[in-house]
Amino acid sequence: MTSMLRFAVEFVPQEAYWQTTALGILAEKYGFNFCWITDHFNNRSVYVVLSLLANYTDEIMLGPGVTNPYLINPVQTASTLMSLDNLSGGRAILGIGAGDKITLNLLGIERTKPLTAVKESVKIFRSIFDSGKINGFKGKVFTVEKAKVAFEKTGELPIYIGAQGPKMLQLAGSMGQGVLVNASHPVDFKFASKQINKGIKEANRKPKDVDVAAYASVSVDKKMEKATKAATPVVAFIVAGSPPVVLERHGISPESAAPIGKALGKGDFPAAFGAVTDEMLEAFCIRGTPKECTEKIAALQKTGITQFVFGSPIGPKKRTSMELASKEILPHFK
Ligand code: F42
Repeated sequence: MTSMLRFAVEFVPQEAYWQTTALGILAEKYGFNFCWITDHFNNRSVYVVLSLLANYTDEIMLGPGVTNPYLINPVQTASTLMSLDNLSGGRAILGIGAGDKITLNLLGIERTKPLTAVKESVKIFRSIFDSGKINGFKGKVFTVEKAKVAFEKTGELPIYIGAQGPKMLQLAGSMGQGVLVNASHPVDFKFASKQINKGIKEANRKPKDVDVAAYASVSVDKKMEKATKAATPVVAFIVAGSPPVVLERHGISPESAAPIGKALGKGDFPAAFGAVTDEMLEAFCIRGTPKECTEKIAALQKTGITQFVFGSPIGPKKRTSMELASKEILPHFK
């Protein structure tokens, strides 16, 4: 039996504010339930963008997907999310993860005990969201002597954990209201489901307590070639950033992946994108016509996902691809 599927979009806040805002307004109009905004210091501020979206939309759920506990203290993140929740009339959602190692290293930030840091953050968030305060918290990464916020949240403020590794997936199953799994292929979700369910069982929870989201790389177009062209750069970066165990899971040899990382490192994008193979595209994105994408999303649904995120690039033109998805993909899952 397959469970109900809800849909989301992911935007990387690189464009002008009005453009991301316009895309968010359209996402709501096209029937998407969630809008996740990525968080990297080199892009526009995730919270400035989310505030604008909160102002110009009415129904869509909004949140950082995902922020991390190293750049901003979790108490400050809790207060910020509660503010967004107030501003949006109870539509805030919080995505938290370990953070991108490479960008954090650029700032001299060591990702110390990432699993513990995320776990402690979730405890801090939940306490502040539910009681407005946290006192005498002594973790291994975070200590909060005394923190009290002077206002209350408006909605539920569910916490989603961005997870790929086995322990982080288990943690999401045991503590998260949701999990954002950065993957696009059923093979990855079979692996992820096992770990998430382990966490659910250990915490005496039920599968329905955890919204399992496929945070997928998607490229929809009426023409396969156009969809593939838009997906190729994103897949090149995914391959270069994937640990050997993930490449292995898809039968991709380290020898075929290495030149992509090397070329990207040198800024030689044509060489990097030219080295992306069909099997890499199959493994790391969902691309093609609405019909082809629908079949692939349906296959993911069979692995137990309950949310599907149209992540970067979405398509050659985001607006057109969202409209195509709304008319020709979403209705199949109603
Ligand atoms: N990162 C960003 O910086 N910005 C984003 O916008 C963003 C979006 C995003 C969306 C979905 C998603 O799934 C991930 C996303 N990420 C984003 C990446 C995210 O921040 C993480 O980098 C990514 O999810 C990788 O996390 P991971 O689940 O693979 O966990 C890593 C840290 C890991 O090593 N996990 C291990 C595991 O098995 O799960 C656990 C490691 C462990 O046990 N550590 C011990 C501990 O206490 O932490 C310490 C061990 C020791 O001895 O030191």
